[in-house]
Amino acid sequence: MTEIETLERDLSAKIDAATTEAALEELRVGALGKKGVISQQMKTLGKMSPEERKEMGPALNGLKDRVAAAIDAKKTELEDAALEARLASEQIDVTLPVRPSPKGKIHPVSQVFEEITAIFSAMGFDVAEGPDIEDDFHNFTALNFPPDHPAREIHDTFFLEPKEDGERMVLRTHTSPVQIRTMKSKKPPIRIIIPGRTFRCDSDQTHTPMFHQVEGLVIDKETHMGHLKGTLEAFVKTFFEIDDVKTRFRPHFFPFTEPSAEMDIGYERVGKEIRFGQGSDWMEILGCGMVHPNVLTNCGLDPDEYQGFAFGMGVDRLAMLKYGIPDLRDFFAADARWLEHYGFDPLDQPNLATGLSR
Ligand code: 2NL
Repeated sequence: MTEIETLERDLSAKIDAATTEAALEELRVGALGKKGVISQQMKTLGKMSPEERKEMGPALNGLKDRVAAAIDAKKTELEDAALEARLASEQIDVTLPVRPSPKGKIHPVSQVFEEITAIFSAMGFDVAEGPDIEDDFHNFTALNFPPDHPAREIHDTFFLEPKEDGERMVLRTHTSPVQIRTMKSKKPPIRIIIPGRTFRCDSDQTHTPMFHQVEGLVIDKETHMGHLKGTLEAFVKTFFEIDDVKTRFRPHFFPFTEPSAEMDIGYERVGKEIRFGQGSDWMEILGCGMVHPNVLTNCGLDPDEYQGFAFGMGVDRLAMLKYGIPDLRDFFAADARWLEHYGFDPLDQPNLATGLSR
């Protein structure tokens, strides 16, 4: 076998065996590059006798052309294989079924919690939470309940078994203890809402022993009744999704606010339907007021430096009103058909950009 034949065999085998374009390029440089084996051989032609050159010249040129052609062919083959592999890996099976919609529904109470949170978040409120089991100080005393207030009675409040030291813890009767804890631990300005479960010894058509509240608290140096009214009017407009809403603030009494008020919104009944906004009837929506100076003092805040407003609303009732749910007790019946009807799609998170109940 001639030297050229041996070289051609060797190069052909290596080209065949190449598995990457980089390896192939290395082979090309090694054979056909300036210092490649074939180029080196070509350089020896000049020193040959004319007869030798006549034979070796065409032989080397032929070798050069065949090797170049073999490398090109292999390159195309590798490129095609790479494309095939990519197409295979990026393949989409259009016959696959679409992702099934999630099973289950969001409870109307959870939905309304989310809606209220979305509205107040957009106004700059933080969400605060606290324990269901509270002590007497955070649930009553700090909130300016006098020692003989009826709410402290055994038939209104759930008491736990007395501890060894005689202290009786309670299931919180409102979410206000969270505000007390926040005022004690954070320096104003404070702007929070507190969604949560609350408990009272009460069970009839319109009361359940466990119910849901959202309370809110704003404390700053110059917070006044105007801020309270503006905030709560903006809230009901967004919550009930009506631009034009009649409101009225009716004097009321709470131990923890002074002055205190209940806020009503106008409504009218059209057949079975309740329309909020206008009309000649008033619906109570929430309670509110300016935080009582005693409450500020109980939390270590100087009432001459700080003041603020607070409000509280019953979430179960708001959910019934907004979504036309007739019976409170169904909320707690864990009836799958009821939830299928009144519940919300888990993927439809309430947000102000798309509209709350869209
Ligand atoms: C209602 C009325 C209200 C508050 C809750 C509050 C909390 C602190 C200080 C002062 Cl720490 N006030 N909360 C104020 C007014 C009304 O709730 O009808 N809730 C369902």
